[in-house]
Amino acid sequence: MTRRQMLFSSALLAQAGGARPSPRQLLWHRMETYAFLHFTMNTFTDKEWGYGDEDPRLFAPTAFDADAIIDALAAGGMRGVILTCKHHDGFCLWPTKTTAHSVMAGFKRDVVKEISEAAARRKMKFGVYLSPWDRNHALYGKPGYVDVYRAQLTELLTNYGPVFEVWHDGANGGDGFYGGAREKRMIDKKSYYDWPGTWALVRKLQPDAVIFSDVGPDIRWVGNEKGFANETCWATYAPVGPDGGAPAPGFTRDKEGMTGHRDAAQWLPAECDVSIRPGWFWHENQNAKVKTGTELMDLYYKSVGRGASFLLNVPPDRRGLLHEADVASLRDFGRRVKGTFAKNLAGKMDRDMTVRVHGEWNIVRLREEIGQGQRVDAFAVDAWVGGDWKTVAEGTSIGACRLIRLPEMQRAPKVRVRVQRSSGPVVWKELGVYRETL
Ligand code: FUL
Repeated sequence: MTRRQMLFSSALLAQAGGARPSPRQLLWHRMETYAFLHFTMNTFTDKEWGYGDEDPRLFAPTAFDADAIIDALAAGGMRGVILTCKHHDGFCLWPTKTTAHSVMAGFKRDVVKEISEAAARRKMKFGVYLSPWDRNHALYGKPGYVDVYRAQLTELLTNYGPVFEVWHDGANGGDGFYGGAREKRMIDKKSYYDWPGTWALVRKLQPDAVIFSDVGPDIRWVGNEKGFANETCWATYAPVGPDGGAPAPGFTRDKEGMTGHRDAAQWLPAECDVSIRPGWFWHENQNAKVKTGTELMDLYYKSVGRGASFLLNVPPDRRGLLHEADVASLRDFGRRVKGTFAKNLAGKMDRDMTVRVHGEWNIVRLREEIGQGQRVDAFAVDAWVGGDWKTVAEGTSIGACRLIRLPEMQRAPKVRVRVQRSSGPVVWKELGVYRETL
């Protein structure tokens, strides 16, 4: 390219406008697959939501081993891990100064520290889930509680190294123990928490961390807990409340998160959360209901393969270890992803957006260079069959990643991508062709 052409094309790129990811969002886009650890009081009481009146000594893992947990997640290809440092029942997995309802009452080990350090040893990023709803705390629903929440967040974001994601749940308010009051406390989701103030605190303490909630500001909930995005899934999104007015965490038109909104002003990509089991927490009677490697692969294609991330929950059991069935599924999933994408069978893309392919294949991976935004509105993938181009797939959004999985192996020696509609010149990061490892 001559200098003149380069200047011309960068001017065109700049002209295309549209929302662009921030540097911290760009870092997050590289994560693609990371784990959730739902582990707390509920693991020992066989519940999904604790009331908040549980004896803190009930949290008593018999063989807690953070390294073993992290090793199993690494075998599954997880690049990060988000721990439920406090779930709705208010029990804190670290020795907080804000409440006696913590590991210090019995177990006396800092679970947050052990997990975050084991993750760091494995070069896995660490994230925190801190439930805004606290069914144990006497001040919940009153003005003073938000200061407690922020003090807890400050501890978590100060004492445990770099944090890549802060997870704010949308389930808020209802009945609970509340320091013995045992009553129902509803809050105004739009004003009670003063979210902008909390987000500013996160920015100050961990400037590289992305903040997740139903409304972002960095990462959005995909709108279901089944682990998939819609086939068309835009990285841009403008959340609104169910009433059409202002949104808040726990107060959006959830289902719109599955597709996002083309041309929204904010880059707010989707995260697809799902549990490897029916519940978020470990329950003995679900040991035979663990998703298989094949099922997890299907979700991978429907989340990462649609430009979103895949947040897979794998809950530790009462030993403080991942159950053998979960470990086996993780390993199988990791083997399939690693095997499939180990070798790109495509050569370099030429000017006609065509690549030569060596060997049989059934997966195509497309990536836009999203630093400049998301440009493709519609595309087709063609394969060279019998001396002619044959369309094998058509789609809409691409963005960070789009995976096309064909049911049959192909022998076509050439593949090309055609942009049918776009908001500006498209900059490609990848046109890769792969053979699925089964
Ligand atoms: C939900 C919570 O109520 C569940 O317990 C779980 O933590 C899930 C990831 O988010 O809103």
